[in-house]
Amino acid sequence: MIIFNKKGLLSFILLLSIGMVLAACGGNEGGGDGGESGGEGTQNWKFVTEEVEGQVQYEYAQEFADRMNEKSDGQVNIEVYEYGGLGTESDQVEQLQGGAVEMAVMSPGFTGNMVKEGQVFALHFLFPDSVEKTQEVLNTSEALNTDLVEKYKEHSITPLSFWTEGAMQWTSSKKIEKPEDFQNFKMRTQTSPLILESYKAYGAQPTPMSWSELYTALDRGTVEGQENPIFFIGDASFHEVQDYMTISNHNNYVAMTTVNSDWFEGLSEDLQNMVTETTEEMQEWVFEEQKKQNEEYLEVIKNDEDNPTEIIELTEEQRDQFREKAMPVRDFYREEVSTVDGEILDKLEQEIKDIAGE
Ligand code: 6CS
Repeated sequence: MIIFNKKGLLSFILLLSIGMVLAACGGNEGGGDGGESGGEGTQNWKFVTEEVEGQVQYEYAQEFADRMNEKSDGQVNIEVYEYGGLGTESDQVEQLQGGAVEMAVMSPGFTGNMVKEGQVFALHFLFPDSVEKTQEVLNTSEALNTDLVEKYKEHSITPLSFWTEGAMQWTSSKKIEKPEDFQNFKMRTQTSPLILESYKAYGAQPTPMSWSELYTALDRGTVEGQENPIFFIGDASFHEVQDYMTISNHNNYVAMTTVNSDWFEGLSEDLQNMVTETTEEMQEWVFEEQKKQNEEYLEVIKNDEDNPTEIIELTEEQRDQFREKAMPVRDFYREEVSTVDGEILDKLEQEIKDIAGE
């Protein structure tokens, strides 16, 4: 059962949709000839996202679908699923792996127990402070686009691109300005274990959960805070049940456009090229979309007089205090998490240095 508390009262159960999709995909295990129907060449694909209509991931998938339909003269029909209809974020990972859906926008924050190296995105203060430069790293990094992609492929997931949904900020029921403020603080995180380590490094008590439960958990005080890009905080109305938003820019939210590996490799070369080309075009589109939404929602949160939120902008000195606590988590990644001796992180750090000079 998925319960949303978007705008305070939207609650719904969509088990029926799960049943319908699973029934429709019953014969498609392994992603073999997934989605081909209706005569030669007609393609019906499913594209699942972790967000709902209006939010960045959903709008991305819809734009992707429109472009593919146009380019293929109507041959490719992509049905976009908003979050909730097919279960939790983790259920969606399994659906892509099993071929029940062909495409997914996936956050590495939900695959950390499986693809250990993908947890590199959990490291605070690793990517450049500038969202533009972060996107440049995501576009060009060999560590990510070659080495990390190989790690995902071992699990039947092929990431075609990495893109940011913007810088992440903290919301909380008490002021967060220095690492000590996190002492025993009940922090909601996604499920990747290294995200939890990053918050333990500040002294917090992290609790992983799906975002569908988060509004209620914040409202009831089951958790006291969370991290997300501003557009998501505003659109999911988390600020309604939080008193503070700390502009920390401690990390960038990264999402991946992924396909079921066997299914993708089984497509004709023309279709593969069309998908790859569209994925590349969409990098610029999604950068503009997240920028616009993050700017708009900052104003929404600031101007919401019914639900006042105190916005705290950290100074560089304050950010340094968090950075200092966050650095040992990189050693933890190298020693305890990476299965290839921290090679991906070492290469990525160098690539970041080359782009940002940091
Ligand atoms: O906090 C989360 O889990 C959600 N945040 C974003 C920006 N997208 C989807 C994800 O599940």
